[in-house]
Amino acid sequence: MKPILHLLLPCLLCLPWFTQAAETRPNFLIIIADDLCWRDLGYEGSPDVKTPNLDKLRSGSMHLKGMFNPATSCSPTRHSLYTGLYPIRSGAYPNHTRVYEGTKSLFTHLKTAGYRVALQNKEHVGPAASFPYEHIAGADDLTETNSFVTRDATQPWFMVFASNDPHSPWSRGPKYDPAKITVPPYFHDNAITRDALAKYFGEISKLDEQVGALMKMLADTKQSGSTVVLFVSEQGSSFPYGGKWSVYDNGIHASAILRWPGKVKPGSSSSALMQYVDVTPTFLAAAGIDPTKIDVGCPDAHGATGFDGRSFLTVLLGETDTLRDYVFAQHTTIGTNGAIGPYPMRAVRDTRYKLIRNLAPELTYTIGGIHKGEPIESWQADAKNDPALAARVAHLFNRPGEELYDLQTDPYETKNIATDSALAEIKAKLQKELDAWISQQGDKDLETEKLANTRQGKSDEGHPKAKKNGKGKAKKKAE
Ligand SMILES: [Ca+2]
Repeated sequence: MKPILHLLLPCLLCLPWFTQAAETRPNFLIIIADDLCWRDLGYEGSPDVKTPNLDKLRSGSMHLKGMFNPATSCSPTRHSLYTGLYPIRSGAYPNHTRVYEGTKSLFTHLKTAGYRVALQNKEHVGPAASFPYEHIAGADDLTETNSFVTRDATQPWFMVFASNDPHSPWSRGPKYDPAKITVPPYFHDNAITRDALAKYFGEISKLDEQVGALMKMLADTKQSGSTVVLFVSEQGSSFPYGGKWSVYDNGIHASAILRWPGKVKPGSSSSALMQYVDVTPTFLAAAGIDPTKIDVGCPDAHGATGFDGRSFLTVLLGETDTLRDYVFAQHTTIGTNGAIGPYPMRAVRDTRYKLIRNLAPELTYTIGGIHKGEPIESWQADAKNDPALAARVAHLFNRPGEELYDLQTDPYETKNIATDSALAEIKAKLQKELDAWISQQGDKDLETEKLANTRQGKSDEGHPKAKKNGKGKAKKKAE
C-alpha cells in the first residue's frame, strides 16, 4: 500500500478539484476612473450626476471615506496605487513616469503567489518588468475580460480595469442639460463652465455603464461572491479648482468603495485616514500574505525595504476604524503638459487640518490644463468686473509659500489660516510630520523637481539613483 500511495499522492495534488477545494483566496478587481473628482458621484451626494451602478456597488460595500491620493496626476497616482510606495521614493513622481528598476508591484507580488494578473485599458506605468500583467485593450468590450476571469477556475486572479472616463476630451455618454445642472461653489458659474461640466458629467455616466457591465460579468460567471471589488475615483477633475494638479481635497481626496461579500459589511462606512499606497499591502493581507515581510525592491532614504503603505484589512473587517494619523501628497509641475517651470507642492493632512508648502512661491504656476484655454479664459474675462473672482483666479497662478486650511469649517480650502498665531502649535506639528515624510522619501525639494525630466525618459541614466550598468527599460506607452 505504502509505495502505491507515494505514487498516487503527487497526482492527487495535481487534480483540479483538489486545488479548487483548497483555494480560499479571493480574486481582486480594481476599477479606476480617470480624472474624476470624488464629489461627482451619486452616492457621494452629487445633485446631478447619475451613477446607478456605482450607487448599487456602494450599497454592497464599505465606503472608505478617509481615502487620499499621494499624487496629483494620472501616472504617479497609478504607480502609488499599484506599488504601495509614495511617488518620490519609487521615482514615479512626475506625469508620464516610471519606477526605478527592480521595484515590484501588486502584479509582481500576486503573480509570485500564483495569481494570474491583468490590466485592461489605460496603462501609464512602467517599466514593464515591474508590472508583469497581461494587457487587455479597450474599455468597452469585455469579451477578452470574460475569457481572462474564466480561464482557470482553480487559479485566483487580479485585474485592474482602468477606464479613460471621465478624462477630457468629454465626448461620450448621455447628455446632461447645461442649464439644469448645479455648478459647485468652487467653480465660476458661466455658460462655458456649464457646457463643459455637462459633458464631463456625461462621461461619468459612461464610466458608470462600464461598472455595471463589469458587475454583470462577475454575476454571470458566478464570481461576485469570491471577488474583492475596489472602485477609486483617481485624482480630481481637470477644471480649475477641480482638483487635478493640486493638493487640495478636490484632487487628493478620493472616493473609494470596497465590496467583499461575507467579509465586509454591505452599506458600511469607515472614516479611517488611508492612502492609495495602503491598497497593495491590504490586498496582500487579504490573500493571506504578510505584507510586512515583503521586500518592495526599492529602499527608502533610510534603507528600509518595506512598503510605505500599511494594510487596512482590520478596518475592512470592522475590527477598528483607525489606520493613519496623517496622509501626505506631492505635486511635480515639471513634465506636466504646458508647464513653463517648476512649481512643486508638498502637503500633509490630518482629520481636520492641511498644511501645504509651495516650494517656489516666487514663480508662477502655469500648466496647460488649468491655466490656458477654456474655461479659465472665460473666468479671466468675467473677473475684470468681479474682484472676488479675480482673487480666486489669481490664486491659481500665484500662491504663498505656506497654506493652512481647516477642512472642518472650510471644506473648499478658501481661507488660508497659515499666519493665524492661534494655530501655531497645530502648524508646527504638521510641519514636523511633513519634514519626517520628506526625509524618509529622499525628497530634496527643488532639486527633486528639477530631476523630474530624468524620470520621464527611457532609462535611469543620469539620475543619482541609477543602477550601475543598468540599461533601463522603455516605459509603457502613455496615452
Ligand atoms: Ca487621471
